[in-house]
Amino acid sequence: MRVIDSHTEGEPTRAIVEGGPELGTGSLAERAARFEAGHAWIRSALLTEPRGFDAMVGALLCPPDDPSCATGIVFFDTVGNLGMCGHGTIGVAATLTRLGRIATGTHRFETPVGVVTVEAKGVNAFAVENVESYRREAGVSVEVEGLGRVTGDVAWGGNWFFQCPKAPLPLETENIPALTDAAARVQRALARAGIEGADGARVDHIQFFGPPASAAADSRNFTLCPGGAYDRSPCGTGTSARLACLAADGDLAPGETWVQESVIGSTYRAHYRPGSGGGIVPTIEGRAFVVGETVLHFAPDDPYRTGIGPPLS
Ligand code: PYC
Repeated sequence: MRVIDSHTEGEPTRAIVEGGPELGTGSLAERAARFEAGHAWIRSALLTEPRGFDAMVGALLCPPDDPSCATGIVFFDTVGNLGMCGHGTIGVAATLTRLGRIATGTHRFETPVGVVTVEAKGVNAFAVENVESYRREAGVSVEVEGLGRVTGDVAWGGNWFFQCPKAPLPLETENIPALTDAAARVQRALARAGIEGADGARVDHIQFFGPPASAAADSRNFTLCPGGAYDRSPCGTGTSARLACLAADGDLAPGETWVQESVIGSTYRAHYRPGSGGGIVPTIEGRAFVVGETVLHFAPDDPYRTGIGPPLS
């Protein structure tokens, strides 16, 4: 299997460019469901040790169903598929640029939750117009073990988010283990309380917000991803969901720039236009760099061919 690794504002993406599983035909959502049901071993083999690590997001490149798209993409982490992935889309754009499959200009990528538009501004700079994003519920309170009552908004940005405007502790790198623990408690509390996204979807991404470190940014965040790793980037789908909440509160106007800082200090520039379904259509701009091109081997007698840990079926 041939993979190309990149990072987007610090967050890694591993794109499968050759030798991925055959998923048949149909919509990207159907093929993503087949990938999740029948190829779980690829998640652990690519995204856990000894080949990877749990912060990596995988991107399986496949032929698009919509011929106007440059590629189809199934995003996945160690525990399952992601609907969309902002940093992953920017990482894939850098990878396709490296492969000579896209040039400077505008391109459409098909994901299981809809088509997104990518403007390639150079080999490392990309802006993604995401799927329509919206706030489902404002000011949802949940009792969290060790933290008391925590209040946040449930919002969609291509994945489901619980966004807490008040972080339980300062958003600084030395607090990452404690922030990870606090966000995991919130994640479990939401599941226990039956707080869900549309159609019973799990609200599996947790974000804390606070003041930025840089005077050039509007906000800083910490994002816990479904598999338990934190997002090194400001999270593209999370920033999309945040813009939807800011727009709903009248705190950000269409076209106004929002600079979102991550817990490591990297940033996305973002803005939105009104959507046709009552939400907003966000654009997220950031940088990605290709960091490696690798052929992965899976020897049949390698006891860790599917990664360290219980093999996924
Ligand atoms: O950038 O949308 C994102 C993302 C989701 C999970 C990790 N990164």
